[in-house]
Amino acid sequence: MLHLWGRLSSINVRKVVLCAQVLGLELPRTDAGMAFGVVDSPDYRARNPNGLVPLLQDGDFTLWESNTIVRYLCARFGAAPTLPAARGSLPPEGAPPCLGRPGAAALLGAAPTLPERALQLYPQDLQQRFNAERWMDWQQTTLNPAGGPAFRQWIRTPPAQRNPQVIAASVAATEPLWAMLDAHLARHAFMAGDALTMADIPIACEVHRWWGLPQPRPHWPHLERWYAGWLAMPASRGVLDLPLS
Ligand SMILES: N[C@@H](CCC(=O)N[C@@H](CS)C(=O)NCC(=O)O)C(=O)O
Repeated sequence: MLHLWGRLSSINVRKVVLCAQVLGLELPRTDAGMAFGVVDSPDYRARNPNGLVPLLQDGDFTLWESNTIVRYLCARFGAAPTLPAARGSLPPEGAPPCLGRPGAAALLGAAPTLPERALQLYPQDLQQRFNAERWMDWQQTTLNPAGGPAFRQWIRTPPAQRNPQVIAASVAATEPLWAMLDAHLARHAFMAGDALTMADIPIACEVHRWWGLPQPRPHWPHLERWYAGWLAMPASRGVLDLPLS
């Protein structure tokens, strides 16, 4: 039995919820963190000594670190042979939301049958898998720290206490990274090539967070094309259409 702890106002929790929705998983969630508390309780700390969200429970197994949870869910539930979409079929009309499947077709602008290569959440090919891993690490160690200060200033800091220099420095650090992603997506349909993989999930959540800030941004046509695909996916609802706080 899967269970998730974490508030949806956290980018790291949103990654896990988005991943579960792409996989078509039911993932009951308990709000935790910030005003919801919970994370300092002895029981929670015993399962996540960091006192942070998200925290995943899968039976007796607990896991923290959002990108690791995304990897785990994709490896456990998204391996090609078990995912109908990866076998090239879409669910029937009116089927319960299995989210990523029609969405992936929409992402590709594809027709009723999803090509096998279109959705490889946890690539079986080693180099393909590590291609995806690389982008997940880049999101966590490079993109997220660059944009974090601007996010905290705009969304977590009262207007009178905001420091425009902190915002400007964060914008200056982040925009070249988006430009780099835009150039990458000019050459590739998805982060790790022709198929939607686990790597697309954390980066979609970063775009959601950055584009939700009340500040202008340059036009990045390829990134916009890729993210428009996400917004067209039923799996993104309740995550990428949420306000940031
Ligand atoms: N590297 C961790 C970072 C986790 C993290 O910093 N979570 C934040 C929310 S994004 C948190 O728990 N903040 C404290 C709180 O919500 O009480 C991950 O990716 O899971």
